[in-house]
Amino acid sequence: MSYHRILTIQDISCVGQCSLTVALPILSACGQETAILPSAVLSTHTGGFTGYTVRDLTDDIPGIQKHWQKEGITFDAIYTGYLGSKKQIGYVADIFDTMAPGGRIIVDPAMADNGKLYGGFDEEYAKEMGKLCAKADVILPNISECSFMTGIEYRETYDEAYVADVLDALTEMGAKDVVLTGISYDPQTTGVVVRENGNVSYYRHEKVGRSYHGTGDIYSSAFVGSWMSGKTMQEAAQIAADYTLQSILNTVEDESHWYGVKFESAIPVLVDALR
Ligand code: PXL
Repeated sequence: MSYHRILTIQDISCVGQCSLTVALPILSACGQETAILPSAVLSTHTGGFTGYTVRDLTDDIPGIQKHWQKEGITFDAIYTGYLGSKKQIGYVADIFDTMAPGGRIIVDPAMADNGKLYGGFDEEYAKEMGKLCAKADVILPNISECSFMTGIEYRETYDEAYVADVLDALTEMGAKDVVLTGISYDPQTTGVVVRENGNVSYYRHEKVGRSYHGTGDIYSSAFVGSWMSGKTMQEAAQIAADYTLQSILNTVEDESHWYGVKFESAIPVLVDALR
């Protein structure tokens, strides 16, 4: 298994099992060195809690980058998730250009679900995120995020022709390889569509009746960790799907655990898949 240094840029939601509190343990479990750049610190994530605190760290980014450059630090991959502001997207674009020569750039445009933007984001932010996606080697959006970035109509039910249109719209936006998450053609199953070098494949698996916050971050982190460990993009997409599903299954019976999923107890499933 190959060992790489990955930089992940996303927020710290102190409580809520998403963003950096899942990316760091999952990438570490995949055997990868993980450096972090927190985009903001929130007391909790924004999905279901009220009155959360937010400290935006945008203005800290240039100084951190400058110090890394002075130290000659570079990365084999940069993986971004939830970002704090439009200004921050600009700083992150510069980090892509300078901090990972020859490395891989992975963007999860974490900003929307079920046809709605997360609190604090607007359509202009979505368009800026689209520009960041155009700089990535691979992006991991859901249908809602594709709709906000490209302007394609959001649909709750759809067929393969619609998904093909979404992929075309992403190409027009400048996206290269794509892992489309949460693609469901019937009520019993869901899955991921992978488009790598123009070849499209679909991995279908069981669908659990309810959705949870943070599962997109768990999926993307497991994908990045698996891909950087030497798995192909398709293998990584499948491993991440199986791992995310197991994390959800570990949670569904505990009604009090509404804010995220128990990804920790499923880590052995991920590690076994990478052996
Ligand atoms: O990607 C999920 C996520 C990450 N970070 C914050 C969030 C959410 C989802 O609601 O609110 C702060």
